[in-house]
This record gives sequence, C-alpha cells and structure tokens, in this order.
Amino acid sequence: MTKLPDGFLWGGAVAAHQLEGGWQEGGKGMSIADVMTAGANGVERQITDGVIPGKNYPNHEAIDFYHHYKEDIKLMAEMGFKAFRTSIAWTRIFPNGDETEPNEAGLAFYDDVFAECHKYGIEPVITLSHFEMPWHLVKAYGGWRDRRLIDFFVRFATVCFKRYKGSVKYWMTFNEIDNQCDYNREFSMATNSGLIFPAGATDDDRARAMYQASHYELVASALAVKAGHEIDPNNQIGCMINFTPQFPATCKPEDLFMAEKAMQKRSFWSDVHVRGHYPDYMEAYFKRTGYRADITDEDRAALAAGTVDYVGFSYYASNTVARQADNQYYDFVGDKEGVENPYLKKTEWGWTIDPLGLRWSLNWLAERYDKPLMIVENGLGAIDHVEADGKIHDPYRVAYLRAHIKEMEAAVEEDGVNLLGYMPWGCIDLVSAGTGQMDKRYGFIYVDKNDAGEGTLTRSRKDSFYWYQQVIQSNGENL
Ligand code: P53
Repeated sequence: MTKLPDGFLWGGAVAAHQLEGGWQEGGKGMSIADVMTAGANGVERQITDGVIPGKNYPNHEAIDFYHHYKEDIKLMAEMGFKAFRTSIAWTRIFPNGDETEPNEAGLAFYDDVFAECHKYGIEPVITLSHFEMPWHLVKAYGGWRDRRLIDFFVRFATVCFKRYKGSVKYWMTFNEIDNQCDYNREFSMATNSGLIFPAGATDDDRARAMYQASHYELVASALAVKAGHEIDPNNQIGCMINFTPQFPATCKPEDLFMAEKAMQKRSFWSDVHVRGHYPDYMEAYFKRTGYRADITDEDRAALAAGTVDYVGFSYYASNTVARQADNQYYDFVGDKEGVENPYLKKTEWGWTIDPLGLRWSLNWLAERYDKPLMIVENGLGAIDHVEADGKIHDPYRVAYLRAHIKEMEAAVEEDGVNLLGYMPWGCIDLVSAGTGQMDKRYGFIYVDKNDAGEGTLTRSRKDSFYWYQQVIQSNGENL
C-alpha cells in the first residue's frame, strides 16, 4: 500500500548564502550573511560592521555551488529528488536592495540553476528571503525598521515572479519569519530583519523594533503573494516558519497555559500569513505594550488580500516550558521559560530529538490552518568522519531521518494530513546558519571543507545518500 500520494515532493533544502559562495561574482552585492563571522558550537557568530580583513567569513566561498551547481544538482537527481528548495540571493538581483533596475547577471544565474533542475524533472521550491538581505538596506535604512523596505522587497519579488514564470511554481516569502520571537538573540534580529541594536538597548527597545519590522514584513509578504498570483495564477506561494512545538513541563495548569501562550507568541506570524489579519491575542498584546505602533488601513487591506496557499515549515526539535512565578502575563520570549525535557535526547548542539513532535506539529498545523503543508527543513547536524577508504558512514543521520519520516507518514496516513512534500535540510553539506561551521553537517552529499575553511571542495556520497535514494524510489515504503 502506498502511504504517500503520487507526486509527493521528496527532495532537499538549502539557502543561497549557505552554499553558493561567489559573494562578489556576477555583480552580487554584500548581504548580511557576508558580514557574519564563523562561530563554533556554543559560540555565537559576530556581525561585523562591513568586512574586516583577517576575519573568517565562511559564507564568502561556502561550498562554491556558484561554480558547482551542475555537479550538485546531478547528484541530487541521482538520489531521485523531485524537488529542490533553495533561495534567490536578494543581492544577486538587487545588489544594494534599493535600485530600480535588477542585475541581469544575477537573474541569469538562477535561469541556469532552474533549467538544470528541470533537466532532471526536479521542481525548484524557492524562498525569496532567507537570512540574506542586502547589507546596504541594513546600513542606510536600519533594516526592516523602515517602511520603505516593503516596496524594495515587493519589487524584488515581482521581478522574480516575472522572470521565472513557468519555471518556478512553489515559492515562500520569508524564511523562518517567527525566529525573531527570540528578540534577545542578535543573530535572529540581524538575519530576519536587519536589526542591529546599540549596546544598552533594552528588552522594550528590541521588542518594539522587532514587532514593527515584523509588521512591515507581513505586509510585504502579502503584497508579494498578491503580485505573484496576478503574474501567474499557477503560483503556489507559502509562508515559512520555524515550527517548534511548545510543550508544558508538567500538568500543572500554569505550565499548560504557559505552553499555550508560548505557542501563540510563536504562531502569530503564520496566523497573519494564513488568515490575513492579526489574531485577537496579538491585538491585545499590542494594546498593552504599544508595540507595532505603525499600522494603516491600507496595511490591513493588503494583509487580507495576500493570504498564502500553503504553510511551509522547518521542524528540528520541540521545546518544553514552565511558567516562572514572576511572569504575570505569561509572556514568552524565546527560551526564557524553557526547561529540560527528561524524555528527550539532544544532538551535540543541544537540539532535542523528538520525532513524534513532528507528527504532533503536522496535526496542529493542519487543524489550525486547514491548508496544505510542506516540510521544507528537518535534519540532524552532526560531525562526520571520512574513513581511510573514503567512505562516510552516518547511521545516526539515517536513524534520525527514518524516525521522522515514519511519524510524517503516520500523520498523512492515520491522521489525514494534507502534506505536499519533505525536503530535509542541507541535503549537501553547507555552512551552518547558527554557528557558521562547516563541520556541523546535515548532508547526504559530503563536501570536503572544514571549519577552518580548508579542503578541496570535492563532493562524495555518504551512506545516507544511498539510503535516501531508496526511500524516494519506494515513495517512503522502504525505510
Ligand atoms: P543551523 C535556529 C533554530 C532552528 C532553525 O540550522 C534555524 C536556526 C538558525 O540557527 O535555522 C534553520 O545551520 C534555517 C537554516 C539553517 C537550519 O535551520 O544553525 O532556516 O538556514 O541552516 C539549521 O544548524
């Protein structure tokens, strides 16, 4: 019996800045990812004021997909990929972000990438903004603090919809837009919204800027969705969230309610994307706090007119929360209320491993939104070892993915979830977003390059490559 529908989009996912390299080629401008140094496990990346000589910026070269894309897509085709999720680097199309005319060389690069995909029957699934906004927009406008970014983004999106009409059908606007819920983390503020804060900025300053920036992004997303539908009614345009279920630490009513409030705080972005208006719980929050001060009637009309066709999401881990006694409003800020879950193991990077959490997530999202879902990231970051014979044995990666795919199939088969596809993260090794490492690997395809930036960039097939190939070939039967 086939568990998954025919045409299920098996594939893998990446983002431009984490694999392309070629950071100054083809007229590309500098992005926020180009000024992020390498961190390490437990060490945050620095965001420097421009490129400082002598520092290590791993995204500059990444795995040089810019020159290897034919070879890489061929390997994906060999695994049987039906879909390949990548992003369009905004700075290849609009190097500064505020130009009126796009950069032809950048547009042509993606023509070639998408043509290469279609050669093998691979459907491109495209994120428009994946942690790589133009650095110029950060410096000259303060990032998404400035309402004018709405127009810049919509222009960029419109150029892409027109250019790639007929070639790209599946789109997503902003990658993991809900990551910025954690407004105390410099990384999320910078990568989501280009928000950089002076030392001494208070929680209040940060939250105010983040919620206003989010509002402009939601309006920009809705306007882009509307434009995308007008340009090609066949377009399927989704949102993209980092879905991290929030589970209560105990059955104490305060913990249950804390988990509910945490879910709300993370989910308001997708609520707006799908429903076209702010949920009442957020209106009440803004009334209390005064955040998101600037919202117009035109904005509200735009939100209503640009709702998404599907919900794309990443799933890596679940989180567990307990209510702290002094948290009067059950406010949730990132991990402040987070506690250990004694039932779950963690990865080397401290991310919980919770396959059933994926089934829970699929059920929750299906119920709340009644829209098709797409898993556009999932996976295990791990250190791999190359044997003397060149082989890479990665049973831990297979075990992680197998367990998650099983739960995904149960969600479709037993719970009736409408799921379009499964694209595990980093199908080819690439630069980690969070740490800037190369040695935190997700791939089926190994790339010879280490944290210090040394290596030949040679590609090779890990054991998991052959395993995933037969998973796809059997439409998920043969795990
Ligand atoms: P890395 C944090 C939590 C969950 C997902 O992450 C996250 C992050 C950012 O660190 O990001 C997504 O590379 C993101 C990808 C990223 C991937 O997860 O830190 O969309 O760009 O690479 C994995 O291990």
